[in-house]
Amino acid sequence: MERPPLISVTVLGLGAMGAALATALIDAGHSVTVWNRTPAKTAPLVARGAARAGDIDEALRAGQVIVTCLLDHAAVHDVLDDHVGALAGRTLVNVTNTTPEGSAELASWAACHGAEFLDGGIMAVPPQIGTPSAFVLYSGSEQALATARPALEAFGDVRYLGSDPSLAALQDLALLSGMYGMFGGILHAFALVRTGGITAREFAPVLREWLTGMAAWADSAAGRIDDGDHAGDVVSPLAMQAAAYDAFLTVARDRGVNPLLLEPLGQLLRRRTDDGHGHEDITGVIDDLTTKTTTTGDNA
Ligand code: FVH
Repeated sequence: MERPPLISVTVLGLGAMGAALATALIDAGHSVTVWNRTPAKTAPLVARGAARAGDIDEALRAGQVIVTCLLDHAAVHDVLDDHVGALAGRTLVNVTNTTPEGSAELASWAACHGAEFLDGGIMAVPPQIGTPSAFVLYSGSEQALATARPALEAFGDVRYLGSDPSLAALQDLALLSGMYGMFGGILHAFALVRTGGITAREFAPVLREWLTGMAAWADSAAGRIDDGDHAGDVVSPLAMQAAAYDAFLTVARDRGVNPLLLEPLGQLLRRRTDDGHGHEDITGVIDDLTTKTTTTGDNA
């Protein structure tokens, strides 16, 4: 396979993720400069082959591509705002977790200072960086993508969503929201079986098998949601699910498991059933969640 061209990349922020990104870049052969607020964190990367910048200006001038991987949106401005002169002509790739609005703001800000901007949502934890299981969502300037791509390929699969800079953050947050819903369900399930003397290790294989199978529900739900069809060919009507759900809450309370992770969905199922949608699929709950008009329907 043809190797991507090697480029100069600066990584600002060497926390767990920034250090993993810098390591992947060094290992891929790129010319890497690192900077971190707490300078001691640069040492392992310098030992691996990175150059250490003495200050932010020096760091920005060293890289054709600047990767910011900082705690949050405010930290990105804390780091860059006093150094905009060194940003002009560079490609800024921000993989700091931020909101869609934050990404859009950063894109306009970067444009004002003469930098091409790409926002990234990393769908991996640090040990996954550079492995086939890592992928990163990007959105923003196509020119920035073209310039930075050889470096970005070191992190994981590059998935470009479009020129609207907010797209990556929106989908990143949606994916993480799905993940946390799953984490909540898993934690509740482990708590429940623990009341029966079953350890998490014993229960994990069957839980994973069940959830892996149920994950395919996303595809069938998507069809119903996009078509606005919650009532056709329903296999598991909402009223049935709401009644079963009440039993989950009851058994949790009876066994001393706090049902707070499950309660919100139960309330939605009950309310929608009471509102006359008991014959429909559970997908209709989305209409009670969505208060703004969307591209797929008028839910105001
Ligand atoms: N780690 C993960 O599992 C997730 C995976 C998905 C993406 N997230 C996001 O990546 C951003 C960085 O995450 P991280 O894991 O590297 O975070 P930390 O280890 O806490 O490192 C934070 C770095 O930010 C620096 N920093 C914080 N505030 C400032 C500031 N005001 N000025 C300058 N630098 C700042 C901090 O510096 P220091 O404490 O070492 O001096 C670290 O370099 C994040 O958005 C995740 O949501 C990670």
